[in-house]
Amino acid sequence: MKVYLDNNATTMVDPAVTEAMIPYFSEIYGNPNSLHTFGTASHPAITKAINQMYKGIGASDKDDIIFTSCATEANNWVLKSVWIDKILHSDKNHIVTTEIEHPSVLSTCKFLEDQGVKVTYLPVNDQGIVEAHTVKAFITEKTALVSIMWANNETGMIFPIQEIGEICREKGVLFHTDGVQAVGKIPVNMQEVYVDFMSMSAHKFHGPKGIGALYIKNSQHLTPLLHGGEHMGGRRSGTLNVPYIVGMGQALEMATTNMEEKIAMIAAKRNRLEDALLGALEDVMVVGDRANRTPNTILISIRGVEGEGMLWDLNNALIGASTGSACASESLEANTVMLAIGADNELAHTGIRLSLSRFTTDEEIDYVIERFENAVKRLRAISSSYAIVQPTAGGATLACHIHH
Ligand code: C6P
Repeated sequence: MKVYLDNNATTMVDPAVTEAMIPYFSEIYGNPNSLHTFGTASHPAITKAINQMYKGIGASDKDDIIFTSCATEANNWVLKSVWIDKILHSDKNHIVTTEIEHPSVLSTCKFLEDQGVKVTYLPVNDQGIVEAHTVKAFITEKTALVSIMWANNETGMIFPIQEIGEICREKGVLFHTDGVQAVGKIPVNMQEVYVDFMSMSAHKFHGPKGIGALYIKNSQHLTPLLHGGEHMGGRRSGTLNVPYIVGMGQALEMATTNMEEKIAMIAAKRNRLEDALLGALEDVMVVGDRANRTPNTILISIRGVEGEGMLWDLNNALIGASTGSACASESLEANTVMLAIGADNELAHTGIRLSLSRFTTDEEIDYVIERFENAVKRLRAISSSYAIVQPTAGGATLACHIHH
């Protein structure tokens, strides 16, 4: 059996999404900006996709949703353009973010620091989130932007976006959230939160790779990252990627239709897997309370077992998992989110991220439970470090579910 449990890295394109996209490659392929009917033939599909996006995130018709090439672009766009619009020519020079954002936010913040911007990287609590009062404490008169993810890609922990948004509104500070791991996974309704900008990515909810979007509240001004033709009202130039736009809209509609049922179904499988692993294995822990986690995610740490060794064993059993975010997986460094939560260096090398999707089956979960336990037993039997750390394992530092 082959089991894919790396859905926070990317998901399978739903076959119905592929089907919706296909006509826009070789049948209806005109440039949507052309005046002839080859071009205008794609307009109804683009309009449909935009409407699916608005509905999927509960945006109002005053808001803008602009398609980008990926969420990395959307994150870069917001941070760099707020710098241009609100920092370069004003006395504001401060951005607040967290220590555990995706690299597309953190690296852009580092770039902005090189340009003279002051950036505060907020620490997370033992649950791996930043509380709203912490955000409040660090906003100053100089703060132009707060950028905090909706849900973390490694732990699945959900941040208090509504409360953080209220604080930003009170303080008159722009608020951007990286919604990549929330949109399509948990209910997201832009009418219920005060968020100026939200980044999204289609390939996290069974859409195609290479397309993302930026939500812009009240269509407010944001200097374009890409200048060129007047595509998307001049907000983001480049010929519209019609098949991918169609795919993203379709995928979001499918992810958000009967969403509560989908969430319950995925969470039931995730919980069964988590309970089985915690019940069967000693000295393992899962980061963060389940009640505040995306329904598909487990970041499990196994004392004495290097994450890479575990991945190797799982891969030999045809199970795809990860040690953390896909973009950091080649570095063999400790899991930065676990370090931020307070894990020691040894423990932070033992994290394994298991992320399910609506396509994960009960049979697959049974198979993973069996193979995971076997792999841990095998690796511990040959691990010199497990024997050494075992006596102190009871003192593991993470305030999570620790089972001995
Ligand atoms: N995280 C992971 O394994 P793109 O691919 O550019 O559309 O999305 C980037 C991105 C931005 N924000 C968050 C919170 C993300 O999780 C990701 C992608 C993958 O966790 C690949 S590094």
